[in-house]
Amino acid sequence: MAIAFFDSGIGGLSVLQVARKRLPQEDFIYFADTLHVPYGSKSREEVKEFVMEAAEHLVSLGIKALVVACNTATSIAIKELRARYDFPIIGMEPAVKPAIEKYAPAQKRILVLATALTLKEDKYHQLVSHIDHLQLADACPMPGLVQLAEQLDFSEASVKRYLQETLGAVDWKQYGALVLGCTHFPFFRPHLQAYLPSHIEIIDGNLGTVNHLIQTLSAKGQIKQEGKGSLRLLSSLKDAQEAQRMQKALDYLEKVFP
Ligand code: DGN
Repeated sequence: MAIAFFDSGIGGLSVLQVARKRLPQEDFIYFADTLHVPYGSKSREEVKEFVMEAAEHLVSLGIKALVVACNTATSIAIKELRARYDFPIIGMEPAVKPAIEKYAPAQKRILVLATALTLKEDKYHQLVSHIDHLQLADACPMPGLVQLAEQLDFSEASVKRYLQETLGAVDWKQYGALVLGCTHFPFFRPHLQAYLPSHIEIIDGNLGTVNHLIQTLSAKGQIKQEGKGSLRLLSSLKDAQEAQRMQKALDYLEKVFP
């Protein structure tokens, strides 16, 4: 049985890419809810409905685990998904904890980038209030990066213009790290690295999520040990171009993070 990855669009491919490298023998299904992307600007009720519908579809394909490779969908629906299904369901969480643990001792601030909906949800506020005792975490929604990723626009000029518009006023001297709290954002790591002063560390939760997946499946003895892995790219948008678009996004990731 396959491991399913799910996101509103191509963002979750950044998590899948890490997983495929670590688990080369596994069969993966990636499902993008392109029909409803972006989730970040929709209501929680709408997003919950979309996620439950996507999960139902994936379950009908026969899966042994589901990775909700979307911070927004995790914030809104992970509890409900876990209550409904009894296979492992792994979610995303902005990597605020490691960032605060590393930078709070030096009183350095951290900037969390995510969708507006992730930043509005209780799950995010609870996470921050548990660990950010010195109130060092700031947050900024970056809907334009989701849009650029969905358009496969990784051109230096477009991304730099958007980063300048949204982050141009940040006084980076106070900051130690930038947390990528949306799975679309790791696509822009090279642009961010070039744009930010060199002392800023860029942190995402992709490897942590994949490690969690591996631990969970190992504990159940469900890691596939032989054979060649496979990948099916699916989308809620019934468009012949979709698989091609996702493959292009994966090729881009492979080129940038070989
Ligand atoms: N990739 C998604 C996330 O991690 O939150 C959300 C993108 C979107 O739909 N706006």
